Amino acid sequence: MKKMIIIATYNEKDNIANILAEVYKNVPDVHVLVIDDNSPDKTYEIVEQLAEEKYQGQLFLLRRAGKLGLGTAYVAGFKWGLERDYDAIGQMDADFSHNPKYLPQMFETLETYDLAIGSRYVTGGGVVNWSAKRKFISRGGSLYAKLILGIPVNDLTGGFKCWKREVLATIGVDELLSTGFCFQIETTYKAYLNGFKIKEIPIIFEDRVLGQSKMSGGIFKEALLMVLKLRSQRDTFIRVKRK
Ligand SMILES: Nc1nc2c(ncn2[C@@H]2O[C@H](COP(=O)(O)OP(=O)(O)O)[C@@H](O)[C@H]2O)c(=O)[nH]1
Ligand SMILES: [Mg+2]
Repeated sequence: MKKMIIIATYNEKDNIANILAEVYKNVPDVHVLVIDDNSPDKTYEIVEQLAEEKYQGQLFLLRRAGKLGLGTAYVAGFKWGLERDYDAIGQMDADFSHNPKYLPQMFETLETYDLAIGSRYVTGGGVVNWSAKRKFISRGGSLYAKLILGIPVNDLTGGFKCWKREVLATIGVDELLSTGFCFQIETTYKAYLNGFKIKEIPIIFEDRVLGQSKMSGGIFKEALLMVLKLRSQRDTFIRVKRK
């Protein structure tokens, strides 16, 4: 199984070298695509240098013109992966909230499932160092989406996932409705609606130690409405009749 991971970065100069080292330590043969939105702190320069000097042929950089958002970064990464011969495509944050030690298990899961989700909300999973408010928003958001969409997945808002290429090819990453917070919900929902098998792997999610979160308020209200919109368009998302 040829594997790659997409890491989106915006001002992650303090994290990027360390997270890459941990990723390759855990999955030595993996390819990594970093999508950097022209970070003011020049994260991309560190990636360029590592790609040339340390991880030749295994590390790639897609540098975009400016901050275009996490959802569109992943879409660009999915397309990059689909255009190449990867069988498994992962996505994770650069800030160590998504611990690379879970990657081997997540990729192994793709031998029997189509989508592996690093999940905070199954037995054995959890969150540390988050404020009560942030916990409530995340847990509540996942629960709300789960109930409205009627899907048996507990962590719908997390961004630590590994996909079989077939899933991404089927759901149509070019036609996603959401770019913000809901992006994670929408992709998992569409995988589910198309009959793909989803497995949640328990992870302990730790809040970032270095750098700053780009999460902002206002996103939440938009997400509540987007979930309703996704539900109302449910039938149009079904692309395949699976055996
Ligand atoms: N390329 C790109 N990466 C982003 C953007 N916004 C956030 N990120 C990255 O996405 C990941 C998650 O963002 P973060 O700020 O940690 O959000 P939080 O975990 O929800 O607080 C991190 O690796 C960020 O550097 C963006 O607009 N473009
Ligand atoms: Mg984070």
